[in-house]
Amino acid sequence: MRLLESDALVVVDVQNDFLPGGALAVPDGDAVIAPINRLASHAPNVVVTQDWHPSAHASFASRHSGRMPFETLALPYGEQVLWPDHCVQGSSGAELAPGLEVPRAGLILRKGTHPEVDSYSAFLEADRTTRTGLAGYLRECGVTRLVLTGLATDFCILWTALDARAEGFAVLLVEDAVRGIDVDGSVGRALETMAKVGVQRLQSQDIEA
Ligand code: VGL
Ligand code: ZN
Repeated sequence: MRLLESDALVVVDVQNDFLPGGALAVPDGDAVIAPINRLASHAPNVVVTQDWHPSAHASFASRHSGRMPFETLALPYGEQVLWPDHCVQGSSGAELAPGLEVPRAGLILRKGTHPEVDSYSAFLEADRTTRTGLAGYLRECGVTRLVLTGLATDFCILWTALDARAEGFAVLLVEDAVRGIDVDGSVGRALETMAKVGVQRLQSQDIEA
């Protein structure tokens, strides 16, 4: 298949802290960079997201005394997985991966900036009401279909895909351009959930230059 003017490549959270050696390393996370670079060199629209937390963010286990990373805690807006401190605004861990080549990106969207609310989704924060503006941006650009890539399959990719479908965008998930964290089988469940709402899976090689 070929990409159309109404397609946007969405590159989610390819940041140092999510790569091997990072604070919240996604296993094999750096494997997404090569396929993303190839797609980004010819996609008609490119949007990049960055997880971008203030220090002492509510999603950090270190904020909650006696809590450990990967535990779950009830916060005012719902259940929150607690994470190691990661992607702190302005830190080197929050920078885009040095090998990532996305010079044609029209938008870099930062999310998770509210101290008390997490945001896996690039559309809607975890309170499920605060909007990031991405849906409006994409519509104004004439985008109707997203080509989804990046990290992590079972968190930011999953929630971005679900909200994109709810907003009426078609979604293609590029399997070799995503990797997951996998907390208790969460990658398998994420792929099932996305399939149920009509997210289509393909390989980056299926997309012609
Ligand atoms: C992410 C956990 C915490 C992600 C971000 O990008 O998938 N996961 N913050
Ligand atoms: Zn985060």
